[in-house]
Amino acid sequence: MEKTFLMVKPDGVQRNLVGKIVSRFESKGYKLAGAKLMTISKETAEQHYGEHKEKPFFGELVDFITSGPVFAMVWEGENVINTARNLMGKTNPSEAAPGTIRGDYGLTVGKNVIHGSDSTESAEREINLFFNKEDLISYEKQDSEWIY
Ligand code: 3AN
Repeated sequence: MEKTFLMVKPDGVQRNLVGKIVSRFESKGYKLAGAKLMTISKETAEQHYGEHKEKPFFGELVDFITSGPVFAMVWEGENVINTARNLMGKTNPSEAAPGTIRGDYGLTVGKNVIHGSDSTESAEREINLFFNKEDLISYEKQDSEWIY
């Protein structure tokens, strides 16, 4: 089953949005495979945002994501990578549709509350960067006829 890496960024943790964000993915019917509150080292942040290394905002990005605790999660379900991106909304909260996480809670393109993997390759890379294999739980839901 497809898995994605999602992370409530430091602004979301500071603003007490962890529960609301977890709730959106639970309500949708996805299955939580792992989660932890953690602080990210500069090295991990630089690896995580490696594709943005040349961008002018790279330093700002690394400083922000390492500025306080984040809530890292792995969610599972069919097509969860794309669907989670839709539930998150556009990168720039001012363009994100109301009803999406960034549309409802995001303020600026930097402080946009949540990160989500954008492809199967980045999902695999990011899950391995933040979680050990044994941290991820495989289990059946009793109502798995209806949800993941
Ligand atoms: P997404 O997180 O929606 O996949 P990306 O991959 O384009 O967006 O950008 C990664 C992160 O970089 C975004 N989550 C956002 O916080 C930050 N970012 C993107 N563009 C800018 C910008 N112009 N200024 C500051 N931060 C930015």
